[in-house]
Amino acid sequence: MAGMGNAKHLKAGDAEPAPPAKDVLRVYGMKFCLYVHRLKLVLAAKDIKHETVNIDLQKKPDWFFQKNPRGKVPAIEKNGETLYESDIMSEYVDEIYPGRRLQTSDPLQNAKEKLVLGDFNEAANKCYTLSRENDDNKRSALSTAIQASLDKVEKFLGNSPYFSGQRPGFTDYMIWPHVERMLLFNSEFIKGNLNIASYCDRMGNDEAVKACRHPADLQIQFFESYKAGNAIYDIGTVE
Ligand SMILES: N[C@@H](CCC(=O)N[C@@H](CS)C(=O)NCC(=O)O)C(=O)O
Repeated sequence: MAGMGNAKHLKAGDAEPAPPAKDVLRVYGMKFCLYVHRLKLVLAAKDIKHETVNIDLQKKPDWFFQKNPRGKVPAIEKNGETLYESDIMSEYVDEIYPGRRLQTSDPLQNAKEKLVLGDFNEAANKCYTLSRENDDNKRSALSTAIQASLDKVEKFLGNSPYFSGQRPGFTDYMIWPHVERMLLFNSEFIKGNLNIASYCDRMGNDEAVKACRHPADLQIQFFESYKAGNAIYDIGTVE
C-alpha cells in the first residue's frame, strides 16, 4: 500500500506545492486509481524513487490543469517537464530509468501483448458496467461478452506464466490493476478461468504487487463511497 502513496488529497483552494527539487520525479495521483496503480507498479518494480502529490478528483485544484490539461491522474513532473496518460508515462519511465527493462524488445511479442491487453481492458470495462447494471438480460449479455474476451486471455496465458513471458513485465503491470479489482468485485470471472486464476496466485507474490496493494476492506470502502457519488479519498493512512 505504501507504494500507492499516503499523501493527503489536495483540493480546490489548497496551494500549489513548490516544484519538485532537481531530478526528483513527482507523481500526481489518487490513492485508489487503477491508472495510477499501473504507473506505481512500474515504479515499484524498478525501485524508482519518487514523491507523490494526491489530487481530490471531485474538487480539483485549478493549478492541476497545468500539470495535465485533461484533468486526470496520473501525471508526472520532473525538471519542469510534465507528462500524462498512464501507458505513455509507464513506457517513458521504463525507458529512462536504469534497472531491468520491463518492456519486451521483441516487436512480435510486443504486438501480441498489446492485443491481449486490449482483450483484458474490454473484459474489465464491462465488469465495471456490470457492477452498476440491474437488468437481468443486460447482465447476462455482459457476462457472455466478458467471458468471450477472457477466453482469448486464457488462451494467451496457456503458453506462458505471465503476460510478459517468464517474469512479470510491462504488460503484467498494465493489466494487474484490473485483475486486482476483478478479484474483489467479480471474482467469478477469475475463479472460472484456470489459467487466469493460477496467474493471480503467481502475481500475488510479486514484490511490486505486494508493495502497491491496498487491504481489501479499504478498497471496498473506497469503491462503495465512489459508487454512492461521494468518493472518500483520504481513507487508510493519510500523511
Ligand atoms: N487514459 C487515462 C485515464 C486516467 C483516468 O481516467 N483517471 C481517473 C481516475 S482513476 C481520473 O483522473 N478521473 C478524473 C476525471 O476524469 O475528471 C490514463 O490512462 O492515465
